[in-house]
Amino acid sequence: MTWKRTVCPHDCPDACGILARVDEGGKVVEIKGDPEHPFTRGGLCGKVNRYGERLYSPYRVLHPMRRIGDKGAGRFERISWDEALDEIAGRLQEIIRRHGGESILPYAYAGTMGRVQMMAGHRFFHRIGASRLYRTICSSCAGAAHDYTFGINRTSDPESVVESDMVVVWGMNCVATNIHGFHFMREAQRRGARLWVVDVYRTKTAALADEFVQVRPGTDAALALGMMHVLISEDLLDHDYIAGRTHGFERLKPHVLEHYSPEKASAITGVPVESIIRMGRAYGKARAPFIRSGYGYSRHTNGGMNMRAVACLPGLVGAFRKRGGGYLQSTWEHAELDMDAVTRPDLMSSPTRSVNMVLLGDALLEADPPIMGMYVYNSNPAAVAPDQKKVTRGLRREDLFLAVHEQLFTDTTDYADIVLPATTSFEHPDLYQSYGHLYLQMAQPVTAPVGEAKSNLEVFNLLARRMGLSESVFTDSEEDVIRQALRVEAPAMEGVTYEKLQEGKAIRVNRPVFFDPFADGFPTPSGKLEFHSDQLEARRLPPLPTYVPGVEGFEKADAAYDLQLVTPPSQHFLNSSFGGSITSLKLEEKPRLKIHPEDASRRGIEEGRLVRVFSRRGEILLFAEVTDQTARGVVVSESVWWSKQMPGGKGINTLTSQYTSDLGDGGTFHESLVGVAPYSESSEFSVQEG
Ligand SMILES: Nc1nc2c(c(=O)[nH]1)N[C@H]1C(S)=C(S)[C@@H](COP(=O)(O)OP(=O)(O)OC[C@H]3O[C@@H](n4cnc5c(=O)[nH]c(N)nc54)[C@H](O)[C@@H]3O)O[C@H]1N2
Ligand SMILES: Nc1nc2c(c(=O)[nH]1)N[C@H]1C(S)=C(S)[C@@H](COP(=O)(O)OP(=O)(O)OC[C@H]3O[C@@H](n4cnc5c(=O)[nH]c(N)nc54)[C@H](O)[C@@H]3O)O[C@H]1N2
Ligand SMILES: [Mo]
Repeated sequence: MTWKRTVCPHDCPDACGILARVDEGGKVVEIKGDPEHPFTRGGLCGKVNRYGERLYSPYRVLHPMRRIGDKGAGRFERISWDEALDEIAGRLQEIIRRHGGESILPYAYAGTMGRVQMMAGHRFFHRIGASRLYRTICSSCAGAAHDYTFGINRTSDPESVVESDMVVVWGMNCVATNIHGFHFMREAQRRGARLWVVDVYRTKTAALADEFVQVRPGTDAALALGMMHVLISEDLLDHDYIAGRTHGFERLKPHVLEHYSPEKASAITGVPVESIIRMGRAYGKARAPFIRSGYGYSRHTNGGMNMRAVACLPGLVGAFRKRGGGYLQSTWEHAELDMDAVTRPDLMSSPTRSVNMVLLGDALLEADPPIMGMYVYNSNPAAVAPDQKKVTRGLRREDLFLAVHEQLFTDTTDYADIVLPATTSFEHPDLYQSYGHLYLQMAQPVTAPVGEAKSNLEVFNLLARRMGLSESVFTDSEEDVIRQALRVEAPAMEGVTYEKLQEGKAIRVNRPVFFDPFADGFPTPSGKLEFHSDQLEARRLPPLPTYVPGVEGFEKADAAYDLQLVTPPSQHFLNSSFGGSITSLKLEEKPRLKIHPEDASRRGIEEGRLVRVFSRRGEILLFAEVTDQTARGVVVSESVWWSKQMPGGKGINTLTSQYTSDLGDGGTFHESLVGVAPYSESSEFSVQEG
């Protein structure tokens, strides 16, 4: 028995170091955290501690399959790889001939964060002239908001937070989504820092805070602006930093003083005036305030403005240059890789159209030229994409050819014409980078492919050859692609070489822990942190941080849809990737709706009973959890269950909309108005074990 080193591939900021014990037959029999990983230090979340359940799940796809039932029914027969590849290549070629390359849509996201397997399809789809997928489902809004403010979303080191005296976790449930990052924030708290949490409901993270600030969903800009009012009117500012490092303060000041008194901010956010004043003062007086921003408040139609307003706060107090202070949203861009060498945009003969992935429902039903072929990998759009009724109506189209390369029989494979079995990170090589720390790590397979599984890169190479594409890129191995990605001249990447990574341990990018990420200025047009953005003004968006009501914000509630629904990550799932893992299902127990006791009793809703939840898009069933964790008027469902595990068979994204965020055209998963009513049928529930 040997322990082998690997990396958690899932879409999570922690990118944990893993040790896997493999028996003589090559089977993974035990998993634990790698104590030598400098950031994750031997810890793993519950989901990954039990990863064997996912590797050897009864839902695991073992062989290529062809559909034999109706679309959506998930009935298949086993076929050979040759048959499967011939059919896919043949259908894609026919679609290109009859409808043009843009009639093919690749759909993929971050099922794995590995730089090779995550981006493996780009070369192929660029070369055949397919539509491009505009990858907006997660971080595009946050990315854009920070680009307008800082010039780049490359912010403070999470390890430096230990020397902060005020830590603000803003719109992030770290206990579920960033447990290792949270370790450093708790360390600061142990050393005397006050921990603040800003969220819309009392999460497990909020329960550990010294101060919990409960905002109405989608109103964070008003809270940040109310804090700015306190900072400016009480002169708790770093004037030197403002003068030297920021742009537009002379316009920000009257804007804030005139429009965002704590009273006004309170009326919008629902946060008491005294709390706003106390939070503003604490932030202004802290020696080293540190904001850890999640994605929660970006997933709204006004999410860009919300994020930008919060991102302006460190500029007022000079937080970036204070030891232990700072602001963290993403660390992703600290590692500099040559991703063009991986994705090869040069293989496109001319730029093709780009299809916004959160508008998948509309695209499948209305795009012109129509989408006739779709190839899905690293994603489960039937469960995760908004406006699910439209998405599944599109996937059910008889004239659509759908190939899905998957590890598991998900909601999406149910609609596939051909399903291909995919390797997991335990079975293929890759290079990992993180959006929550500054380490890179390479992993070799720890076990042989399960069943007949093949990696994404391998399948695209095989398909390319089947389609007669002779470019040598389609013979590149994982090692070739990793070497190409690493070919960058950048001070941050000094010492990060293929040979060094081959030793298997995590390697830190070349930066100290305590550094000002903007010591050399901000890569914005002004070279400064932009309180005022000319670029936004040119786009006819508010150039200063501004509260803009959301399309389905609380101001828009009416009698039929009177509650605000938020659908944040749950602790035992990772998006939908653990939707077939039995212990995860058992720990989550049932799909629930958190509803405030007064909202429940007004509707005659009792604890544990099924309720109907409906939005303008559709209706689903959830189990009521009557709790004052959430505020009156706000309901929360921790997501994303596979639809086939849901009572009634419809998933949470039946309720969410295809409205996009103001910046970055991103998903708005936490902004839906719904109605809730009792449901009279029995409230029995059990999970499908396979
Ligand atoms: N266990 C687990 N871990 C995960 C995931 C998972 O599904 N499960 N998902 C992974 C992925 S893909 C990502 S992108 C990250 C996301 O990780 P997070 O950034 O933590 O997740 P978000 O969906 O952005 O929601 C974070 C918090 O924002 C709150 N929120 C929603 N709307 C608002 C608002 O308007 N204002 C404020 N202040 N708070 C609001 C939600 O209630 C939630 O508690 O986590 C990753 N890690
Ligand atoms: N209601 C609601 N919806 C949401 C969110 C929310 O908070 N609320 N969060 C959104 C966010 S932040 C995100 S990032 C998206 C995520 O949406 P997705 O990117 O679709 O993520 P997952 O649901 O985890 O599904 C990833 C799939 O990829 C497969 N996979 C993993 N590795 C590989 C591989 O190497 N090869 C192949 N071929 N397949 C692989 C997994 O088995 C899994 O089924 O969901 C979004 N949807
Ligand atoms: Mo995400």
